[in-house]
Amino acid sequence: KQYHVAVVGATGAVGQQMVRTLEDRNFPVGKLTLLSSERSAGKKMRFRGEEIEVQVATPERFDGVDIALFSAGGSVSKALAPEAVRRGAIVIDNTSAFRMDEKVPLVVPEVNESDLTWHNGIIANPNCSTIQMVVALEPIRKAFGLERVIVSTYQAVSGAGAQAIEELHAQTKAVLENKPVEANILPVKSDRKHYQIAFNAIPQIDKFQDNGFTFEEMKMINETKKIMHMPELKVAATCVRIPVASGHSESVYVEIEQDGVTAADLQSVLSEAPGVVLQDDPNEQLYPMPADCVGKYDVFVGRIRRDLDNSRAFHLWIVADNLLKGAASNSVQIAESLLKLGLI
Ligand code: 11C
Repeated sequence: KQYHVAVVGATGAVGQQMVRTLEDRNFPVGKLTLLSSERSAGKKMRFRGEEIEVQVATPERFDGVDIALFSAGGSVSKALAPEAVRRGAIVIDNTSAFRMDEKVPLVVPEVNESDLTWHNGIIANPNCSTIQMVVALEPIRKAFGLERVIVSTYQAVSGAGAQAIEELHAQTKAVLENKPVEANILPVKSDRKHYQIAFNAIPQIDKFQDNGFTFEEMKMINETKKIMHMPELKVAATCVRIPVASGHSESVYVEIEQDGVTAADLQSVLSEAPGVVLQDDPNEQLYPMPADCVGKYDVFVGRIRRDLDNSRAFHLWIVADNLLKGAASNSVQIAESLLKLGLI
């Protein structure tokens, strides 16, 4: 069977990768509808050698659509996802609009594919930095139990959209040419102040919450507990933007339940884990780096070592393409899982 698929936000950084991933993974697309805001409508995008014109997203465009992949911002999802569902589509939403809604499953197929069975039309795709972390945490939890996670991230600018990539390029050029640097997008386009990202690191991703954490940090905390079905899990996060175009990196400290576990045990479990590629050999200076992970669907893990003071704690380095496994390919994988489980 072939499916009518719609991509909402098709011209954005994630939307473009969704179209590419549908083609690359040979998803059974019978018809592809590309939707956007009025600003981008009329553009043409290539899919399987054909040009498809991008149309303005309106409720009627979802007539006859089987699967709608949304990545056009939370307000668009809130307005149009229920309209798509009303017209019979299953929505896979890559914004934070519905992620913490109790009636909406939040899914990373390697971790909680079975949550798809109770969807009510909308399935949420988690935040990029959460996805890559839980893909590596789940096999550790299964094998050894999990008590606490403390993560610091090194996030690429593409997480903030195509304009942020342009800003990094323009600022880098300006610095190298000794020209004035303009900052209008990062750390958060809609926040009051903007800072240079070129040759810098900004410890703010998304807006600050009353508890002193940023929304990105709270997403990592709350989404991890929901996806892993572990409301009691202790999680803390510090999210930092660095001048890398694509590929998020994370330094993760985990405390497990079992005693007597070695770094080699963790390596062995992770080497077999779905969606994980182990790159961990200090003798060969082998570890994951964003430049090597861009364009790939897997989550790369290395630098696994036991903590020197706590024998039940380990340090890991986790890297993935934030636009692919962190967004587009996880969404397409959710659609693949729906097909596999007979849920469409
Ligand atoms: C970033 N993680 O890197 C964000 C982008 O909730 O889907 C993804 C925002 C989201 O800026």
